[in-house]
Amino acid sequence: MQLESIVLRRVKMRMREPFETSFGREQDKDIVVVEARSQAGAVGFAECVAMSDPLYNEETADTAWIMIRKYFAPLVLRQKFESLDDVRGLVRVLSPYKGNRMAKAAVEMAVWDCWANETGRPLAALLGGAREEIPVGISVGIQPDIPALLRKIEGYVQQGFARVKVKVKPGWDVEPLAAIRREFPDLPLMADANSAYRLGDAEHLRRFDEFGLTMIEQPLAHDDILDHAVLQRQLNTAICLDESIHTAQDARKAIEAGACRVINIKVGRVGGFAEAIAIHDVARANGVPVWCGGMLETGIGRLHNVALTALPGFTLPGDTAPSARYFDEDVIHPPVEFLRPGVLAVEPLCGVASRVRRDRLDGWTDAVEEIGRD
Ligand code: OSB
Ligand code: MG
Repeated sequence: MQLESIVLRRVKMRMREPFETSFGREQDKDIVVVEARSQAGAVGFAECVAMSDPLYNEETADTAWIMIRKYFAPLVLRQKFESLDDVRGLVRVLSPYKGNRMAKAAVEMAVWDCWANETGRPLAALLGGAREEIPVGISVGIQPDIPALLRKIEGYVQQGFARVKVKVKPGWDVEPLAAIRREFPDLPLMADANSAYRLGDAEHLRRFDEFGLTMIEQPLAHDDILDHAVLQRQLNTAICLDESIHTAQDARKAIEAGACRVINIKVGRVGGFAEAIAIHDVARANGVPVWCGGMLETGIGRLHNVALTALPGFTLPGDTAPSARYFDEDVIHPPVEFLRPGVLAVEPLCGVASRVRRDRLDGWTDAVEEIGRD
């Protein structure tokens, strides 16, 4: 397979409700959608999960656009993909350029997606997944008050989500967790701090132990591994790392150091499918369960997350909720929906292009740039 062009679109979409974390609040999504077109006429799509502002990590939609246009698209357009190994090897081709993993991932994933389309093979199978159904949970943002939080959770429990994750931060943690536990004593529950605490808060974080959480996600700094290892020794609750894990090497170090007992894999954060699979493999070899995180994706990124979750090590419910949790109208049709409450089907999709509603995508696009082979 030889790519002929890469089309970048800047897409603006409003979510049904704002999503608030310890680092900020977002309702209007500003994303870069990458479309790869092959000489044979195959099409691949992918979504860049960098946010508008550098608050989750250092990337933004603006920086991703520039990095893709200037470095990653021209490099990928020069590659020849003769086998799946060439697609898998793209991560190494991109690796001389440092960081910018969300931007790289969008290009890498569009190539995988295009390869699935060109070869007529389901993406999940190409990635190494065999499961046909996956359990999913939901991530609940910070709410105005505890009654509002409990009402939201009540609704999600009724819809059948396999576990609930709540966002926490100093001043919004022990009280909401205690209130949830009073109303839902048996609910599989976890908390995500998005790096809002410091090691000096260990005493405070030990209070979380009484709530029987399945895990606490990224309590300490976004770039830390060692303090998490110190903290894990003081907690009964398992630590799950999100922000700190960018590569399979990071995963190995974190596991060896005892910094986590679970890993959240986000394809964007780690630079693409190949690195996500490598992290999955390291974790699995060490008996560490993983789950697929989310970045409030549109249906494009959502279908990719579902495909990845078909791999055997994704034994815990992920954050890949149905489309309707985020958008009134998704860019894909049909949208991602429950097969049964709390369960999604891994569909045998040969890339997501056939599901993309180009009319809707065009309607929400406010800039387009096509990069051809030079
Ligand atoms: O830390 O997992 C996170 C959303 C944006 C940025 C970071 C995170 C999240 C979520 C939402 O938790 C997951 C989702 O529903 O897509
Ligand atoms: Mg997280």
